Amino acid sequence: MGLAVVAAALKRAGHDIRIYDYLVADRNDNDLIAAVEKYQPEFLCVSIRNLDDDLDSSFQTDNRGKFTRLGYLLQKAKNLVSATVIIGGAAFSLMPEVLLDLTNADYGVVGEGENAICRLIVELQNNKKPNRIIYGFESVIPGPEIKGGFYEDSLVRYYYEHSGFINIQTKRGCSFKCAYCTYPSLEGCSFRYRDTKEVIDEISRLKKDLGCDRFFFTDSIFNDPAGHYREVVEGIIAEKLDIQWTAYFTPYRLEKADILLCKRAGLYAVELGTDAACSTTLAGLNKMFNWEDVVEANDIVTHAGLACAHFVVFGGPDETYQTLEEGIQNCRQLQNCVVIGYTGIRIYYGTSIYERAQFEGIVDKNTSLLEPAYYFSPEVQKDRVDEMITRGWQKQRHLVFPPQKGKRIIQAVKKMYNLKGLLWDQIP
Ligand code: B12
Repeated sequence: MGLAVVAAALKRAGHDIRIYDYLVADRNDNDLIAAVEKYQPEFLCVSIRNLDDDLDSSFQTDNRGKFTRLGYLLQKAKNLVSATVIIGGAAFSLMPEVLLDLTNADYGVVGEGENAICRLIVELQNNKKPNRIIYGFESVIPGPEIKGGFYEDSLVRYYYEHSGFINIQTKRGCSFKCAYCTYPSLEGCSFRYRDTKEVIDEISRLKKDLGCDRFFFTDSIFNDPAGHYREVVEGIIAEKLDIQWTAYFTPYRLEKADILLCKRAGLYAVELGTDAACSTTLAGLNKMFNWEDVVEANDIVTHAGLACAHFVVFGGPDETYQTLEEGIQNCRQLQNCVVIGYTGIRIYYGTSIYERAQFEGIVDKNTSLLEPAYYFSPEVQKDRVDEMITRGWQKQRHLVFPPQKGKRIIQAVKKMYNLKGLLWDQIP
């Protein structure tokens, strides 16, 4: 989607563009090089989405090697057509200096890309010498001016067929201050709402022209506390779009009437950003709700007949063996939902957990966070945490731990029954 919105902005600015998706081409380097040679671009604009392919502390990855290899590939493409390489995307925005260094790209845009890339290209075409790193948030796009993506038919079809969803964004930013979270630094720390009519038209076009009727709203939080989402939902109902959709919800101030309204508009599953499993550790993450609110949100969602998943992380700030035991039991008592458990919190620059991890000696100012570093409360040890959750959750089909196990089951079921979509909603 990042690629699609940046491409749309370049198109609006009058550029001739081609979208090439390395994933759709099955990561085939020769195919990418051939595409560059055929199109002969002046600018190679590259969207890098993920630093890591997983977010659990059991996961090992060689990110340095991965981005160095990407750098070789980009240099090869660049040299072939003498293009300028500009990189952007969530992964780049989280660690711009190191990624610029490893990929050896000419320029990089941190954060919001649409205005920044258009301005950068004008400057380069006028032989100016811009800084190598440009900060998108120096000219934030007001919410109503945020446009949808340039959806190329073949790519929409590919993603729809493989994932069972097409993505839509109704707003950017997040005003919550959760200790671990990068979303405010990626999108800004207040909500910026898109024009509702534009969002509705975009959904309606995707449905009419490309036959998509399942959507994933990519907003950091769908149910923003100011309640703007109700306007979107009412628009879907009023226009009789007849779609199915899902999104991330916060348990904070979740009301039954709102969930029922969302259901009337086609909401069929809710991903709750529960994040921790008892009130003490929720407070440690600076969440705005406690465990009672989680139980209530779970009841509201499941009584409405919707599929419901909670994602919780153990071992975070203020975790002790006592809170761990309490959290394990709390999750066991959640009814009619799926809980996916992780251990350890991936540390990113600019988050309050990074400060805390330094204070507690888990990392220091010189620790590179490119290879994942995880926050673990000094009160607990990872092996024992893993063991306690495995034991405490055994024979509970709705409790999934370790997440890799859930992934394996889901992949097997997916293959067997050719399923698409969220997949956790297939866990009985
Ligand atoms: C929605 C979402 C999901 C959904 C996706 C739903 C779907 N159907 O696609 C789900 C739940 C499936 C998901 C899964 C995962 N996600 Co996720 N997800 C997000 C989220 C919240 C929004 C992404 C999005 O679509 N944004 C909307 C688009 C428009 O924004 P954008 O891509 O950032 O593009 C903007 C800029 O980056 C820039 N830009 C983008 N490309 C380019 C290119 C150029 C040249 C330029 C100049 C600018 C530019 O301009 C764009 C417009 O302003 C982000 C967090 C966030 N708030 O950004 C995390 C995020 C992208 N996810 C992340 C991760 C890690 C994952 C998982 C690996 C988690 C896991 N353990 O499984 C998986 C991987 C999925 C995959 N296939 O890659 C990380 C990636 C970075 C990292 N930490 O490695 C993020 C940033 C969250 C985080 N801080 O950890 N995710």
